[in-house]
Amino acid sequence: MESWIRVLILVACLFPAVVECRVRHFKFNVVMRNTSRLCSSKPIVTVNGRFPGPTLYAREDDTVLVKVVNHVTYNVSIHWHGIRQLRTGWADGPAYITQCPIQPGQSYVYNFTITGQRGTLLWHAHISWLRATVHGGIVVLPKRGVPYPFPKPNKEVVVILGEWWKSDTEAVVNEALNSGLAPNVSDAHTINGHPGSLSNCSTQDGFTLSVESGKSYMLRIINAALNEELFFKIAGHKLTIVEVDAVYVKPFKIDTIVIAPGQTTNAIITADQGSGKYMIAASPFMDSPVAVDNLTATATLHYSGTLSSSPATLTNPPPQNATAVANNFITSLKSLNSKNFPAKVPLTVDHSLFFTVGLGINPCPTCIAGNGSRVVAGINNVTFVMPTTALLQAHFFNIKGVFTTDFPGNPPTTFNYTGAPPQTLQTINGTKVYRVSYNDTVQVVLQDTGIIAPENHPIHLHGFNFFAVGRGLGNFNPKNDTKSFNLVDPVERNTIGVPSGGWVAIRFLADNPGVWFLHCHLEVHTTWGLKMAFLVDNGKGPNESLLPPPSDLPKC
Ligand SMILES: *[C@@H]1O[C@H](CO)[C@@H](O)[C@H](O)[C@H]1NC(C)=O
Ligand SMILES: *[C@@H]1O[C@H](CO)[C@@H](O)[C@H](O)[C@H]1NC(C)=O
Ligand SMILES: *[C@@H]1O[C@H](CO)[C@@H](O)[C@H](O)[C@H]1NC(C)=O
Ligand SMILES: *[C@@H]1O[C@H](CO)[C@@H](O)[C@H](O)[C@H]1NC(C)=O
Ligand SMILES: *[C@@H]1O[C@H](CO)[C@@H](O)[C@H](O)[C@H]1NC(C)=O
Ligand SMILES: *[C@@H]1O[C@H](CO)[C@@H](O)[C@H](O)[C@H]1NC(C)=O
Ligand SMILES: *[C@@H]1O[C@H](CO)[C@@H](O)[C@H](O)[C@H]1NC(C)=O
Ligand SMILES: *[C@@H]1O[C@H](CO)[C@@H](O)[C@H](O)[C@H]1NC(C)=O
Ligand SMILES: *[C@@H]1O[C@H](CO)[C@@H](O)[C@H](O)[C@H]1NC(C)=O
Ligand SMILES: *[C@@H]1O[C@H](CO)[C@@H](O)[C@H](O)[C@H]1NC(C)=O
Ligand SMILES: *[C@@H]1O[C@H](CO)[C@@H](O)[C@H](O)[C@H]1NC(C)=O
Ligand SMILES: *[C@@H]1O[C@H](CO)[C@@H](O)[C@H](O)[C@H]1NC(C)=O
Ligand SMILES: [Cu+2]
Repeated sequence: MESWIRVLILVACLFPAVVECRVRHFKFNVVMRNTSRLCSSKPIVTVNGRFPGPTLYAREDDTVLVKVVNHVTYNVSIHWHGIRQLRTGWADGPAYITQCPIQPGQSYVYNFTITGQRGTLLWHAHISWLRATVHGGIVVLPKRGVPYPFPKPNKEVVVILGEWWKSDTEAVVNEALNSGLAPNVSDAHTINGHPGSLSNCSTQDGFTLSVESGKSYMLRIINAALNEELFFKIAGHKLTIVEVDAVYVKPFKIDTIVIAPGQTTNAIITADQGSGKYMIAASPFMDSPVAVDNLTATATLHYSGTLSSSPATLTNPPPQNATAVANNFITSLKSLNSKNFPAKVPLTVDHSLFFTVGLGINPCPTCIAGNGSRVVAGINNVTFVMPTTALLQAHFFNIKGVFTTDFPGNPPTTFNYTGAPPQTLQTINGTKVYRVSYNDTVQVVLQDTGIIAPENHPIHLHGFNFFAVGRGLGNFNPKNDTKSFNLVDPVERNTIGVPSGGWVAIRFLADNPGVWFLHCHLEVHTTWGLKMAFLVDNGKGPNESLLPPPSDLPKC
């Protein structure tokens, strides 16, 4: 009897809208699942057999316990993208950064508390390319009794955008690593797991968003794609943007959003067209000469009472190089900065860093297809080499020889970053971190380089939100560009696109001790080495130290 009650409570605690629970338990079984998309079937790695995986619902202040059990033959780790993980870096998830992988047959309980955050985030595998199919939404509801700072929508729907390869994605990345060349682009984009009508697959009509005339719907849009930023729009309906990356923004209306891998956007639509069917479209944004999967994923917004046989009102996605459409969205984003949700922008800077982000070319005698070279990527000319012991363990247990603390705060040579490439395109290897004291303020100007090609890099920082205080094209000019920084209501987020051939400036307060990954969220660039980590020392106060690791922390 008692055990039944326990089970009932555990199950009920999965639904925070219904029951008050401070601790929420989830079980993620990582299993293979045969699934068909694009009219063909293949086995994929999933959580609980689902693609996309289950949405993790919780409330601000909840403690979340997720038991991940690895039933597949791959090493696995899961990242709770955008969750601050205050003092609980052990639960952050990037393999070899904060933990060793959960090996086949093993399990690990991620244990973290959601503090000072509410909104839409995502979870995903953080090892190799497994996140292609191992991902899902995180919905953090506000504390009970605390309303949204905008009219409550009638309904909320999680909309996950993804990329689908006909081949096994581990084979795709391995092929690229062997050749030294770029990996194959995907074969389709997906909306909640389906490519939709344009994929020529009669059995795949795609995701349907059912609406009732007059009601409002909040779409919690998540880009879980591996390598592509996406435009998203709905025929005949405007999107009112209220939140990005689980931070409220000043609401604004727009036709088309752009969303990079790892980013989230909450958009409210009003079903004000009375009846009918309307196309929802997700298509790539790429404004430099780099190959992309140019197929548009579609879904359908369907008013109740409309015959399913009636044709949908179509919409043209923007051209893939529509920089102006992307900028229109990006420059509209401002922190809400209200009394209840202030923008706490650091006004002074302890560490002023300048990071070049971009590609390079290194020798690779075994890369036959690449003619003896391979494409690499790096920050400040350092191509990050993954250690075989997790950085956080090495830090906590003082294991020497795993990393060095000499990550450069500036590029080793200055050149016209967005102009002609330098003489040599070679980078250096390193497992370097940049060390800061507890509560230091950090400014990082992320400067794209034109080496091989300029490109938009969505940079993600673990463990913190940052404020995007400035953005521009060409080379960052410290003399005059800082004058136009927005220190009042800049957008606060965890993943930011460095514009193609340009720069962004971000600021954050290093109030979270541990080791925190910073990397491009285009998986292809992370694979090539566009990554580094910040090491934040413990503070002196009582709640300013990294907690000790859980006893089941996986070992390498
Ligand atoms: C997937 O399907 C193939 C053949 O259709 C079968 O051999 C295999 O056992 C299936 N795998 C799983 C995990 O269901
Ligand atoms: C989760 O971590 C907290 C400390 O942050 C600890 O008190 C608690 O016992 C842990 N729970 C489990 C189930 O490990
Ligand atoms: C990548 O694309 C090439 C050319 O279409 C194809 O031959 C190759 O099999 C693909 N690789 C994988 C792993 O699917
Ligand atoms: C779908 O079929 C149409 C008509 O046959 C063709 O024009 C289009 O290229 C096809 N699209 C894909 C993605 O194969
Ligand atoms: C998409 O890319 C393919 C392959 O590069 C190309 O053949 C096709 O014309 C492109 N389609 C569009 C609509 O740009
Ligand atoms: C976008 O690409 C098209 C086709 O390649 C080209 O005609 C157009 O000028 C480009 N637009 C911009 C803004 O670069
Ligand atoms: C850099 O590291 C890669 C492994 O990540 C290795 O293959 C390569 O040989 C290294 N290059 C140098 C110059 O050490
Ligand atoms: C950098 O290169 C770009 C593109 O060639 C050029 O327009 C710009 O004037 C150069 N800037 C400087 C400072 O030389
Ligand atoms: C990067 O480092 C390599 C190896 O030291 C060097 O040859 C190259 O000039 C550096 N490149 C830049 C842009 O600093
Ligand atoms: C950390 O910095 C914040 C913002 O400047 C400040 O409010 C807080 O008191 C500082 N905490 C400590 C322990 O210094
Ligand atoms: C900033 O400096 C650049 C390069 O010197 C110059 O082209 C630009 O006009 C300056 N902008 C402002 C606002 O002064
Ligand atoms: C899985 O992780 C362990 C620990 O780091 C490592 O020794 C092993 O080689 C990994 N296995 C694979 C298939 O990568
Ligand atoms: Cu990138």
